[in-house]
Amino acid sequence: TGVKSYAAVDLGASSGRVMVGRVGPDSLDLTEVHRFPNRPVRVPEGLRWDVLGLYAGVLDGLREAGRVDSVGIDSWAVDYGLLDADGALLGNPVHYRDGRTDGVAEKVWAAVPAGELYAATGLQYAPFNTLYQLTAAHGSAQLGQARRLLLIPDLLSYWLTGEQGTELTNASTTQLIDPRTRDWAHGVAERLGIDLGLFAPLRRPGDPAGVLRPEVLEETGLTGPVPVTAVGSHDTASAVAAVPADGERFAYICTGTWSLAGLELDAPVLTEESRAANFTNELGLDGTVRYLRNIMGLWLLQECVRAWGEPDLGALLLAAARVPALRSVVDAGDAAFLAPGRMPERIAEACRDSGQPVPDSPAEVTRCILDSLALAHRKAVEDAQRLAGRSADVVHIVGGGTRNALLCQLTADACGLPVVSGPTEAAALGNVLVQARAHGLAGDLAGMRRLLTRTQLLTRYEPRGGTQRWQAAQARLARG
Ligand code: LFR
Repeated sequence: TGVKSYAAVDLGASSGRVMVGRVGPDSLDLTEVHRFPNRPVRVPEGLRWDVLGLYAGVLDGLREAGRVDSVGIDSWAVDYGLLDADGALLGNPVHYRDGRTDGVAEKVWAAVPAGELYAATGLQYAPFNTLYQLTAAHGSAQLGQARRLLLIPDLLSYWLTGEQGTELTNASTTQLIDPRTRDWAHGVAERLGIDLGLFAPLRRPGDPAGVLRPEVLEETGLTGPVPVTAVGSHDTASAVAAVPADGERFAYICTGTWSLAGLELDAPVLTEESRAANFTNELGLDGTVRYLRNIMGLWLLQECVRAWGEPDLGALLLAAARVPALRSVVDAGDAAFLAPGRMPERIAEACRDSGQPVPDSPAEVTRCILDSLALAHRKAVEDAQRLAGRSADVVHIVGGGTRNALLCQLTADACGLPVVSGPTEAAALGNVLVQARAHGLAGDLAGMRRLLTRTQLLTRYEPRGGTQRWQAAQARLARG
């Protein structure tokens, strides 16, 4: 029947999952076979990822997956593990929310001015870009001993196969790639004293990435050979590949811990205006550019829920829907919200400092967060169109935020555009489709998207009017 099975490993900041996608010429379905928590650990030296725990979760998932034709891995971006000369991992990978990059940007910009850095790499300023992390690590004993750097999905892939590579979409988040040549930005690396020899050779989505090692087959009960295929290993690259757009005039918002909002382009926008607006040019599938802005996303809510002792989310959202709209908003793009801890207080302080009513109950804080996110979505979608000179008639929301109907509706209202929400597991679907294409499924990106529109459950939200109120709220924030 021509149906093949692919295991998609998709690691998010708070959980990892292994899904099995079955793909035929006209069918696509996805089953979750294993989900496990991803809990960052704070040790005296800082915030770290438990990467061995994640690898164990991957193996458990592959065991559950059963017979598959290939495996693909995607995860959050920018973070990495270092290997010594024997290929052994040196310490636990540092979490991108760790404070080690505080104040590092100024050092970097003293060597390469921010404007030049943007022109060469197209990446928005974010303190956690690998470039700043490596500058922070400069001179450390660990980096001194390192002979290889592998980004998180590439590290797990190495453990599964014994083969090393650097997948391009994720490499583009290091800020060491030139988005025009889609190759290393040698000049930037040289001026910052970053050794590009640490990186394994680049590979592209769809490239072969080895086969499961005999020990892995034994541990998972799989029968070899099982190929590992490079996918858009940056989760956002996989998610954008799975935006079920049926034309070209669309904007997207990948929601989850982050909201990544913008456009898909065929060339980067490297203007000074674009830099000032903090838009990034990450690399996508098939020569595309993910022109987007990072917005704090549901992290704001996750952190509050954690502070409140994990109340029922459904009830909280219902209560938030009844709170009057747009009473107070915060800048959901502000890096001040990056670090964990004290989130309800930090949000209250931001409201107080900007002279707005201070949200008090969990329902009020939740409403403030959702209004603020919708407003940030509006601004990103609007700015992206203006800066790229392209317009959108529809906004696609994919990822975890699709479960939040209030957020989807508010985003439609704020943008003044219809929102199509779904699929929820976009990253896993993009991961599966790239594997399928590498193993015989015909079609380009548009073809993959048509398959998604035919097979996935999508929900449409129409804007309810009142865009002036959102405009006013935006002006209020800009003044504050
Ligand atoms: C989303 C994401 C974003 C990236 C952030 C940090 O999961 O990959 O695209 O900016 O995590 O890596």
